[in-house]
Amino acid sequence: MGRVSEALLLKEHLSGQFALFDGSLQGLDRAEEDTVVSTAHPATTPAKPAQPPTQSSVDINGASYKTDSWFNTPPNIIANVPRRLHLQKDHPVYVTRQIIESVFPAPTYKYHNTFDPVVTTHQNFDSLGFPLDHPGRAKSDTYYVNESTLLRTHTSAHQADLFRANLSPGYLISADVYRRDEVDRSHYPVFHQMEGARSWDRANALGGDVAAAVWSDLEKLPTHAMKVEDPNPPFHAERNPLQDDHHSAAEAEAIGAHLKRSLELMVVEIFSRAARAAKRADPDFVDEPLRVRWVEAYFPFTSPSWELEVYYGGDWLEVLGCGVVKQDLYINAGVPNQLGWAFGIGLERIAMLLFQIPDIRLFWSQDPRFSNQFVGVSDNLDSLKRFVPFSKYPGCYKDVSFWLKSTSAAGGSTKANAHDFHENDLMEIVRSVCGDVVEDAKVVDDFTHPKTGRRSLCYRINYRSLERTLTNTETNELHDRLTQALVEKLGVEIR
Ligand code: FA5
Ligand code: MG
Repeated sequence: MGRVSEALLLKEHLSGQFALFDGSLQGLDRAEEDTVVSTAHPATTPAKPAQPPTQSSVDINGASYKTDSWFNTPPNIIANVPRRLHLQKDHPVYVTRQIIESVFPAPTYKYHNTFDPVVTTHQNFDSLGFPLDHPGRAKSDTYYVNESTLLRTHTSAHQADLFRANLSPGYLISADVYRRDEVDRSHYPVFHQMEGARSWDRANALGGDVAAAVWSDLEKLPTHAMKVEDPNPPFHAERNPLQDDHHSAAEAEAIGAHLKRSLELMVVEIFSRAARAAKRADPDFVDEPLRVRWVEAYFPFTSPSWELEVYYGGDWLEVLGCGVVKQDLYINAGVPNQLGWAFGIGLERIAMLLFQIPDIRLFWSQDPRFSNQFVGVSDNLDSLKRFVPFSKYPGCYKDVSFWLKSTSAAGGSTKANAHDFHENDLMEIVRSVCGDVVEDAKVVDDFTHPKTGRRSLCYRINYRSLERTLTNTETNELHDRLTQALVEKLGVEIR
């Protein structure tokens, strides 16, 4: 979970036990190849346009769902569901998936690329041990269809089902994921993740020595010469604990080492391809030594856990989260003898580095000046070229200032100026009204009146199309519509 794990999750502690796994494979897959698992959603052949939601049901990708007061998924998000960029040949997200898959070869790893994005709250949260008060469950962060159904916020939603299905020692899942989030050049409400996992079975390890089996598999992996900063101990009693009810120190250490080597090899593969692409564009290109580091992290479903960061453009960029799978997942999935690791990576984040794509909105562009640049790459990965921006059209920003509505209590109580404003609600209105012509929206002033306690905010909306120059009239009209929508939907008073 994006900002959640990046900020809150680290501090958070898992409270309570896992909900009992209900054993259903609902929504697991509509894949052609995954015959073992049944599907709750019909296969969708040609992409249907999103239907405007009626009061009590909504059509998503050819299936109809009952809605209730939790429904908060707008038509512009539903319209993206059939796009499935990770399945569009030559698309940078597809190519990135291909390259990562090449580092995790079949048959050890089985690939699952067609799981349905509509999942249950059980799959997305409960099966992974998310506590009931976890911020990721809030309507402000997640697109709900109804109280128990949502658009998955991460590919981990399929972990428990795949452990239960037990189809292969390892798997990769690539899929579209959905998060209510801010608007800027590296955040989009729909993006793609790849999940990976590798399990070992105690029953299959010689003499029951899983640690030895894992080390022996690690020795079969290639080595690399990349410099990796990893000051972290294999686990840490307070910060990053060993699951000592289930794993020996030697087992956790071996699994962590296999996990880190596997992911480092993936980074080496991506960045050596990026460097070769740069050299093809400019023979004088001097490759900067790649710097990567491991940092300790927290996820409700792994322990110990880490994130991998890459030094890029003067800053450390988080590219993935991972860890030793919480044993309760295997136990609840009916495979208590297994143990192993899992990771989750953002495909756009990697594709932006690989292809030098400067703005995440470009992935959704249907402009041939974008797509034509990648034709043929899937069939010949060595022809991968960096993206050449077709032009930077002039941008224009406009401010909107407003007083927040107070959630008023009668009679001048102290709650009179409590506000229930959530920034993601504003971002959503920006996207619904303006689509992809807003590059970003940022708060530039936040003021609370010293006497009345009323709070006012000013947002700067940066209008810039990736495909053409916007006219003044057009921008003004959009901004007026946006202002109107803020008044209607958030009840704010324009200043
Ligand atoms: C997760 O989603 C976990 N499910 C990852 C995981 C899987 C951990 C298995 C352990 C085991 P997080 O929210 O940090 O974690 O997202 C994982 C990756 O997705 C990030 O490292 C980043 O590369 C990418 N990502 C997250 N938010 C965004 C976003 N808004 N835009 C683009 N990429 C994002
Ligand atoms: Mg993260």
